[in-house]
Amino acid sequence: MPRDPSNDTEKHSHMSVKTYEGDLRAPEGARFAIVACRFNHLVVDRLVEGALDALRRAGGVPESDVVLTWVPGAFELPLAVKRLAASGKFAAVIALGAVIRGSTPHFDFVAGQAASGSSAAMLETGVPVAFGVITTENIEQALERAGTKAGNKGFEAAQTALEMASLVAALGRDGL
Ligand code: INI
Repeated sequence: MPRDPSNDTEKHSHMSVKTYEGDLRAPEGARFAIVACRFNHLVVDRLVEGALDALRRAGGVPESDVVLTWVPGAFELPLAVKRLAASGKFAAVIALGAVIRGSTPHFDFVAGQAASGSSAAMLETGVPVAFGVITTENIEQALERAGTKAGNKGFEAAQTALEMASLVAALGRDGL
């Protein structure tokens, strides 16, 4: 059998180092907010399904602990993300959208503002924000990333939200 370097014990033998790492189970009672764009809703609806699936099946989060907010397009994501994050009511916020170059001359502005605004909201509030916005050249590539041949970016973003919520909870238990 070929050697798998990721199994090297040296690499993981930090037994004496206090280590923090989140897992995919939601912290007890944690609530999650999804913010989704109506623009390119054919794609975004599938991202929402993927995110709900990850929260339910990986995180064990009941739908009653999830809030779904719709905004017109990716440019509007940061305002809703920031407001929900700042409310203090959610363990993480998941931003979902699809920005497709072929359909907009201002692709770079819309995609860039969605990313930097969501990142700013995360850093200003200390609440994890998962960025599940697909940026592609065309609709085919977007659909591939929304539950067909290249996975589901919404599912992946929700997994990231779960992991970061778990990490933040673990750090908080130690007063960090
Ligand atoms: N919004 C998107 O979410 N995806 C896009 O691909 C897109 N295109 O193609 O323009 C888009 N534009 C709308 C934008 O997000 C704002 O809603 C609009 O500029 C009004 O502020």
